[in-house]
Amino acid sequence: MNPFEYARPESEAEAVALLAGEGTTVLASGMDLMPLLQKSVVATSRVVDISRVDSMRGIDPVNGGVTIGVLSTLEDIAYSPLLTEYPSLKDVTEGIRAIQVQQNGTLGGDLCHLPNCWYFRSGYGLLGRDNGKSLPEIGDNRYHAIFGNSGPAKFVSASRFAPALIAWGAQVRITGPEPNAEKWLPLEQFYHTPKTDRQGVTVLEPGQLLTHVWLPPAELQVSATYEVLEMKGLDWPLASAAATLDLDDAGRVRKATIVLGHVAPTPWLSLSAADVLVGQPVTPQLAHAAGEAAVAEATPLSENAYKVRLAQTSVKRALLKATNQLEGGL
Ligand SMILES: Cc1cc2nc3c(=O)[nH]c(=O)nc-3n(C[C@H](O)C(O)[C@H](O)COP(=O)(O)OP(=O)(O)OC[C@H]3O[C@@H](n4cnc5c(N)ncnc54)[C@H](O)[C@@H]3O)c2cc1C
Repeated sequence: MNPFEYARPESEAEAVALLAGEGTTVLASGMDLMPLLQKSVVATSRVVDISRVDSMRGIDPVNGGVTIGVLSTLEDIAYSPLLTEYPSLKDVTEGIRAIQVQQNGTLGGDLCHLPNCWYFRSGYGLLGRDNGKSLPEIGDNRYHAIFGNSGPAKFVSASRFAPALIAWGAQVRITGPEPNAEKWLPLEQFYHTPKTDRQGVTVLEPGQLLTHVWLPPAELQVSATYEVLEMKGLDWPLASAAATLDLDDAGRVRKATIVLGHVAPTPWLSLSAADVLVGQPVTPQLAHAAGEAAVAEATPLSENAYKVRLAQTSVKRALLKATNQLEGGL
């Protein structure tokens, strides 16, 4: 491990001041960051531990919706009575079955999680390059992207909550780089596909920090997340889909937002799946057609065509789950 400074601020302004300059890193509960620092996959001059910044905790009703501080743990999200109207979030926490992760992992750590790409984690950088060659292109790419992979980035976005939150139209609050600067933006605009190893996976710039997520009012919309996991224990999804649906009194879809996870370098919004649904009641046949539409433009790599089918099935099952029609064996 390379040496670095350690700082533990108690306010957002203090955290932002400590994050100024290149090469600083935010530490939340450290479940992912610590191993990356130990293996020198992430090099940093200063680790800024935000765990004592109390303004970034808590789940509160705000403007008819709900604000979630990014230090909320996965368990806080699972048990909050304010989030019962957003069942697609609970679906995510139920998929993360390790108690240690549920009690310690933070929402911010999930949303800003670095890719699980094995080339990145073996020290070849975000783009997985060795002597100018793309290792995901010439090597084992079974867990890599099937969308948005025409550029140099082939990894998949690691966040498990982002698809569900984006499907709800969530906004995120960013503070910095000036001590009291703040801005809100839609979560889908928070993600970024890097073109070089020096760029990150989010739009955060040096000195900036993610502090809160705001969910709009649920307004009786229905939602679900469906994740395809290889193992039932601690595991990352091979593909996932989150759906939020606004239904009329006859059960016809007025508005649909479908977001796929773990299939592209960013969470992947599928407008074509939503188009298939609008104006009709969700049936198994329609859910199947929406799944097909969602993957029609997929561009799998040499060893991950199987993920196309998984993504398609995730969309279908998320839709059926949101409308209480999911049964075994679908
Ligand atoms: C051995 C092990 C295996 C795991 N396996 C799984 C698994 O299979 N599936 C799963 O879902 N989870 C898994 N996890 C948990 C995983 O690390 C998390 O999903 C967890 O939510 C990360 O939260 P954290 O608070 O620990 O993040 P940290 O490790 O502290 O941070 C993660 C990243 O986010 C950045 N960051 C954190 N907060 C902010 C912020 N507010 N603003 C800007 N950047 C920020 C950090 O700089 C870092 O790059 C595993 C953890 C361990 C230790």
